[in-house]
Amino acid sequence: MKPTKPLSLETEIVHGTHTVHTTSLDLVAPIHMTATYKFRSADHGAGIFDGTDEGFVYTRIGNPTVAQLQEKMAVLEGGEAAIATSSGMSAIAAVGLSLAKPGDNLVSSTTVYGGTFSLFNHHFRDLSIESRFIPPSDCCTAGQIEALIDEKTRFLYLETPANPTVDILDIRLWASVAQKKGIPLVVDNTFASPYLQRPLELGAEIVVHSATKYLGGHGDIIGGVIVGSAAMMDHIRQDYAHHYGPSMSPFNAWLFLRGIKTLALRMERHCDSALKIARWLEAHPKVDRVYYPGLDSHPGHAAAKAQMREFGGMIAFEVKGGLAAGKTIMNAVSLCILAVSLGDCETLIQHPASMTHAAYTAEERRAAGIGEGLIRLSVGLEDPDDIIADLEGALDLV
Ligand code: LCS
Repeated sequence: MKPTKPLSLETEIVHGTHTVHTTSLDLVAPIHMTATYKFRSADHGAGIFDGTDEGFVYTRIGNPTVAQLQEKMAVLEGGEAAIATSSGMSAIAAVGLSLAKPGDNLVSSTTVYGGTFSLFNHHFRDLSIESRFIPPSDCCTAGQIEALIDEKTRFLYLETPANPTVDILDIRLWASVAQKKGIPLVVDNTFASPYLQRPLELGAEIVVHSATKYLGGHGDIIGGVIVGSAAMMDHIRQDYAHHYGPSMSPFNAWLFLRGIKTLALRMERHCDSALKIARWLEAHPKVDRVYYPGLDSHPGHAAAKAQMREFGGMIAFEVKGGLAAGKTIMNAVSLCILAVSLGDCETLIQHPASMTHAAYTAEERRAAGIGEGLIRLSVGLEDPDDIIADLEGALDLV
């Protein structure tokens, strides 16, 4: 019997989509490790190529395991279709280069992952695609966003919560500007995951992910996902993906499908622990500022409440004594692991100005609100009291 009412997101996370590509009734679909596919006849092969027959051709173009992940991500983000890619960066590049061409421009929030900033600011510029960045203080009104848009603007782009400051941008506000101007809004939903935030429901047209983070959840694979309408995904495939070939490996797709099954449980734990640790940090006399959208003191607290289910697992903070004190902490912790990336089972600590956001100049970091002493914590799945004890020991040395 088919379910009579729509399934909850928690149930979709576990079950999701089940397009069957085998006859063996596996609970867990196998990994289709094949580069190419047999055609039943010459006419069958020709039919697949001209679109009159269904079937797979070649794994750069499509693969059953990758297709299953794509279907699942479309369901979880509330889109019609998805494209899985080799990394978050290749997902962002695919979206950017299929929407904007030489002579065009894009408008992006300034505070984004350092790799994204570098792609937009340097590599797109080399291709004569201009990136116009809006500093966090100017992201508040529709007028400020509109002021940067002209007839050559092909898309708006934002990250919320933003890497690394955990700034919150109002997706509905940006979507209203995008819709008024008739251009797509692209949202990087990496920090939230679809469990906490569904940008397409808030008016965005495209969602991108570094699936490497919460979707994989175990720090062992790199991947990316793009979600949106079937027509938009077709455009990105035809215009970019099939030719530039940023395809995800079937093995990685299988691991992502496995990781996603526990997304709801993991996110609940990340959020509960992050709130506890953020509150503890905020009360610590040696900590200057704590940035966590779940705190009343966070300027984006109300906006986060309006668009997120909970506040995520990412915290940023500044210690009294600036960068020198921050370095003492990063060198002293033992349970928190000094490493970039985020969304893993282990708590990770890093210094954005010299690590993930080193691609910004000091001036650009200032404009993006990324303090030189800022420390970023990706709260893992450990007992939060053990993480607090680890941080407390390190703060004692400051
Ligand atoms: N978008 C966001 C928000 C990210 O944080 C990252 C990577 C990417 C896109 C790129 O995805 P990737 O190609 O790495 O899968 N963020 C990293 C970070 O903060 N530390 O190391 C990587």
